[in-house]
Amino acid sequence: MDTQEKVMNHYDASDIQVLEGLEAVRKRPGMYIGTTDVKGLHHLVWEIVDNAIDEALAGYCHNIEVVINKDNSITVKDDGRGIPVDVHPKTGISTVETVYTVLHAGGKFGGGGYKVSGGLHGVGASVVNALSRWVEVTVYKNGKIHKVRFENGGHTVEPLHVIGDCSENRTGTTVTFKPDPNIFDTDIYDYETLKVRVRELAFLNKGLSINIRDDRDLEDTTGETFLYEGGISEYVRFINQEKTPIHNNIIHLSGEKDGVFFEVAMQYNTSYNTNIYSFVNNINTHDGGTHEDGVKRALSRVINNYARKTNILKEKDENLKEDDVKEGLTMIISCKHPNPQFEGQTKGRLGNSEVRALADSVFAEGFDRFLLENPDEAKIIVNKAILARNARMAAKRAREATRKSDLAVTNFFGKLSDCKSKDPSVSEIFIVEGDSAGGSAKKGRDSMTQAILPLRGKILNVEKARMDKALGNEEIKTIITAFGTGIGEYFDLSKLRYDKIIIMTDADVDGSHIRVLLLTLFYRFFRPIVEAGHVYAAQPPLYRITHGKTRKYVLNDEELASYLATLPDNIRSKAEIARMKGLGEMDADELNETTMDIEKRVLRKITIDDCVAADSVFERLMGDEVEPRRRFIEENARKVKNLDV
Ligand code: 0RA
Repeated sequence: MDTQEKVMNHYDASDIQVLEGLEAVRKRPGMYIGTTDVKGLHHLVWEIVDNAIDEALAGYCHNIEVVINKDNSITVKDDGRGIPVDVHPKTGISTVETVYTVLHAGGKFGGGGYKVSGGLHGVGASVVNALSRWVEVTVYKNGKIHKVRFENGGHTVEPLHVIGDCSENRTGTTVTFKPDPNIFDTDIYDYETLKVRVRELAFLNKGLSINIRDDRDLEDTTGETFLYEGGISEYVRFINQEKTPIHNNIIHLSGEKDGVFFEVAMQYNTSYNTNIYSFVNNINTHDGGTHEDGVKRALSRVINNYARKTNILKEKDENLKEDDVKEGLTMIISCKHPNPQFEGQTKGRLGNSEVRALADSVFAEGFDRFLLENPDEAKIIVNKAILARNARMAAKRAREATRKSDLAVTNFFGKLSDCKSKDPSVSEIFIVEGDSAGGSAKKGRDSMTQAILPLRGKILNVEKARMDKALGNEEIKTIITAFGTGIGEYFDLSKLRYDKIIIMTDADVDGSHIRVLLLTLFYRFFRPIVEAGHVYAAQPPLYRITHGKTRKYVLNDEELASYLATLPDNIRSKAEIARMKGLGEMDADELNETTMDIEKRVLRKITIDDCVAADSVFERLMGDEVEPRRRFIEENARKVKNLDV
């Protein structure tokens, strides 16, 4: 035992248990907060903020402030009723001290609102205390300012005492804690991380004002305040800010049954993506659950009923599917439940079955009324779903068409110069960047076994385009037809027409962009071809060394150095070293000799990992360019409209 406690002299035998409890948290912090990395460090903030939010849900707290202090300690201040300061009958010490030192005491003293009971959340203030260098709690209540201080993982060094007076009607709780650097890998808080979640909490709890401030930043004196009277409607508007909504109103529906509160907000945009985020007691249920299921079920049903009633969907038409009515949908679902059951490996799924019916009925009744009362918007929404269905069916037809790998009857040759051999085991296809390199490759190839497909510019970005669009792209069509395997549910590896698919691009930025696009295409449409080891990257040389009649090509600087080292001094001094600028610069013989000749070339096999890496490069490429991406989406949306109606 610590000497400090003995000095304080207000503990009895039961408190030994208390300290053993906190010691257990320090021994196995992962059990209580998941990890001790930067994520766990931030988790401490949410434990404390959650308590203040509970007080807000109970209706007593309206303002919360979160401050990152200069020393990377955190202050969370609320204007709720203040944690009770009277002596707790079970422990014989103040309730506030009990809450901070008894493991899992939080729930018993909770505001009686929607206390979170799943996942890693809600383990309470005592866990934060156990994992902190020091904690100070100040309570404003009954005209007095009360303070308690803990150190070194929850040892009380100043039991609760009054440090001054305040006005009778001032109430609230202020907590400051400094995470223990012996527990955490890092002790530096990230403002952006805290801000994003604080903003989300403000969206999820309408009318609650949350201010966040970074006192390490000398220029940040006021911080940012998040307050949304519209709640999750404003969340939807916020998400759709970077997109183009197709109707003005954000649909916001809510209902309550047996103490379970359910609400949903939604709006469609022109994109093909679905953004549905669901929450239970402010926790993101990333694997969905009964609240999400109920809404999705009702969404398809209500739209189909409406489309039939209004004859937009004719008797002969088949029903719209869930995927059709979800296209371009941004939706926030929020459920506040007194006793949520979280399921699944990561506890990311709501299990309570009664919520399915509640979600279904609240959504169905409200959405049906919305469609009836807003016929213009209803028409836009239904037509969007019908476009999605048409596209889905067109994509299916296109996939069926690609089953027929007979090149003669399809018109998808494009610029392919096929090889003469029909024996896949000796055939290869070079996918070449640019017409000029394509021309050299055609001249320099062995036309018996080597096919050439030149790509002009950048092929379509399949990540962002809908399947039917991708399948309409000339170069992708040519690739699909040339490979012979078909795609999607009709894919058949045994029909592959080439043993080797060789990507031949320059070692510059454009070349790498094309490579990334091709790998993404393969990853999405032809994964088994990659997995079976049929995809390669050609390796054009970087240097040409000429001396006398001898020409030597090397792939990189190391090879250059080691080759030069083999030459006698008199030859080396006269050798001419040229840096190859690109495929287009090489003539047919040179290209053949260095990059295509089966005897001399060097190929690098492409793995699934390469494709996965390409996929993430892709995200970065696209992620940073909001404006071009927006233009792309808008242009395609326009084209689809012209095509299908
Ligand atoms: C239970 C009862 C009362 C207040 C609280 C809990 C409370 C807890 C926290 C945690 C952070 N901020 C908080 N604010 C309030 C009030 C009991 C009474 O009316 O005295």
